[in-house]
Amino acid sequence: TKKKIGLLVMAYGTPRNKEEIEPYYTHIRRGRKPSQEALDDLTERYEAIGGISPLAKITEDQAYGLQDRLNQEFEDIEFKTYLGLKHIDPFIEEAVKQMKEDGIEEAVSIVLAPHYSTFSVKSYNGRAKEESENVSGPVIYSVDSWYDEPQFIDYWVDQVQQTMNEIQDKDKACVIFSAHSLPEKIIQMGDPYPQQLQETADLIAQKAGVKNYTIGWQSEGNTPDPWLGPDVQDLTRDLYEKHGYTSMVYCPVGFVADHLEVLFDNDIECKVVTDELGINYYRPEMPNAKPEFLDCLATVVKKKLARKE
Ligand code: FEC
Repeated sequence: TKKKIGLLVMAYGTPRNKEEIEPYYTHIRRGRKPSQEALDDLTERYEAIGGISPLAKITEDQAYGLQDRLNQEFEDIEFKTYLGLKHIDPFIEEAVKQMKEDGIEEAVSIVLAPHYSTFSVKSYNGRAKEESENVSGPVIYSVDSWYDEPQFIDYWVDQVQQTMNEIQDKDKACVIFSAHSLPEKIIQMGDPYPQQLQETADLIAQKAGVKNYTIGWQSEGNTPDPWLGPDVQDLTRDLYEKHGYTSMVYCPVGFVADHLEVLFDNDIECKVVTDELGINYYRPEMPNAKPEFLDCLATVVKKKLARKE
């Protein structure tokens, strides 16, 4: 019989309907209910991208697509995906319990976000391992990051090159590589997150032959503490003023799917700025569940499995 390996695929999560927006938002705020104003604001942002986020379906397609992709390749192993979400059910803990119930003894965990931060990946992996200890669940080999995986870089190289081919005056185009902002205090904590985004940007730009590029931060939270900057909107204005770019290419490489942070924060908010400046807005396609991206995730999982640590 085949050896069974659990694939704990973890992701942010998103409300599946309007009613779920409030509990979801409350969970993000660590149990504190949002004000009516904040809730209305978030609901309006979901409405602006079509009512609800396409993220739920994309995450499932990624998670089960990865499982199928791996099962096609291995004859002696059966991979089984367990989806574990950060802010909505099925929560990470439920996925770990389910693995235990199904008799899974070994699992690989991967977060659907390329860059490591104590605020993001560390907390996903920490929750998984803690629950597994609580229920005497499987041994979990956790992937920490995959921001420099060659297939990930190549995905974006391809996208950037395709976009650049549409642009006439390439010397006047600038690529902005971005990720979700985090509180600035992560820098004092020695968090590798900003450095990893810079490396992703350098690797893509070099291979794609892009001359003008920079990194920026987006989607920062609504809290009093300072967040990593520059914000992509401010950055757009700055770059325009300093260099007179006529095309901006937004590559939100810190994310892997079409969701609110891309469809609203980039496609609506950044586009407001480029429209105001009278310059061109480009945003290459996100990886979603494209075969080449599932291949990339499969490679990352295989590497982890080969090392088992
Ligand atoms: O539904 C969707 O389509 C969008 C889902 C979504 C993704 C996402 C990714 C990340 N977040 C990260 C950190 C924070 C921090 C705060 C925060 C707040 C929100 C809110 C919504 C939201 N996030 Fe999110 N994020 C998504 C959705 N995020 C909604 C609350 C309203 C708002 O501020 O817009 C601030 C929490 C606080 O107030 O204390 C911090 C990070 C990522 C990327 C890594 C990952 O995917 O885990 C980091 C997708």
